[in-house]
Amino acid sequence: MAAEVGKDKLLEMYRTMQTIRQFEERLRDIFKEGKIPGFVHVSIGEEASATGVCAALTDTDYITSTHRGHGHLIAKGGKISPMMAEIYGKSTGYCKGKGGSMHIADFEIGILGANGIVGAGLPIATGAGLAAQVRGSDEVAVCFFGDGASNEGTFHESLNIASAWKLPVIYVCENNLYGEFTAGKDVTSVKDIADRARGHDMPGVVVNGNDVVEVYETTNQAVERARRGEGPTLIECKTYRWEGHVVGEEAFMGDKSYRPKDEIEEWKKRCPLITFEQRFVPAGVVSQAEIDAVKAEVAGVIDEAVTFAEDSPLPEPAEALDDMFSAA
Ligand SMILES: Cc1ncc(C[n+]2csc(CCOP(=O)(O)OP(=O)(O)O)c2C)c(N)n1
Ligand SMILES: [Mg+2]
Repeated sequence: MAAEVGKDKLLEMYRTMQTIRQFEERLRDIFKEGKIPGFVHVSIGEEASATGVCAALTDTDYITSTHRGHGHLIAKGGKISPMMAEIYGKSTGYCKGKGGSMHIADFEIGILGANGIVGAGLPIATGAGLAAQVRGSDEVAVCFFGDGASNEGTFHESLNIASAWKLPVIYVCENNLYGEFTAGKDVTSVKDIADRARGHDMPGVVVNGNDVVEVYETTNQAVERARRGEGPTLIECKTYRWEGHVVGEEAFMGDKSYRPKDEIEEWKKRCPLITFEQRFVPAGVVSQAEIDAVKAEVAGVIDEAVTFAEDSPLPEPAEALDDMFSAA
């Protein structure tokens, strides 16, 4: 299967996963130094789902993202330096420093926005799919959301109408087993969220969300189906977040633990980057030198973004009320 994907695509996906990983590791460390306002939610350990899905899209396709959205934005082509500056609250950021981590959007490349409201991306992506259908374009819309969001009303409302109207939408549930500090198994009626697709008469597929190739190939099939006018698909990516729900949660959680340590260690063995390297380097598909070169190149990109963010000015207080409302 992977042979059909081709070396260039594999390396491109590896580079994206490295960029997400290094971006968020730096962000986590900088946040802990107290340099960043607000909250940041990192997706370390979940890089393959964002990467594999977006690798199957073009610039004119749409995504909606979540509070844990840096990976989705990077994978869809978001610019690293303005993203970093935005999270620092600087005027050179995507929202001139007024939005922060959960409000980054880039309409020119189909990023309809991260979103701090859990489940809110579902109807937005569904509406983007409807707009594409009405325009007669072949664009598709992808909605990323979590296992927690799949227990909300917006999930069912969106899947229902997308199926009834055969909208070109791909619903991607990143099931990382937890919603904040609650285990999904304690509050969810099904073992596989993909099973919920049946209730809305659409295909529901479970994938190993840490296997970038499997995610990419499954998304490709869903995209083709959507472009043919056959309607939506629900893809459930089984994955895991290595870090807390928010960076620094230990400061207010104390020693209250809501997940077993050995569970975290077990999932770290399924790291999407390491498993990629273990699979493709010994097989001779990519060389260790190529892997090392990607890591070094990405480190340079992240250094540049941090310098850009740190050197940029804060927004002027006089501009506090600018850009608050849409002109149209
Ligand atoms: C409508 C709404 N309800 C509750 C919250 C608080 N909240 C923020 S993240 C989160 C958990 C979401 O879990 P999940 O959808 O699984 O995403 P994950 O954080 O695991 O990536 C909750 C309940 C919110 N932001 N919006
Ligand atoms: Mg979750």
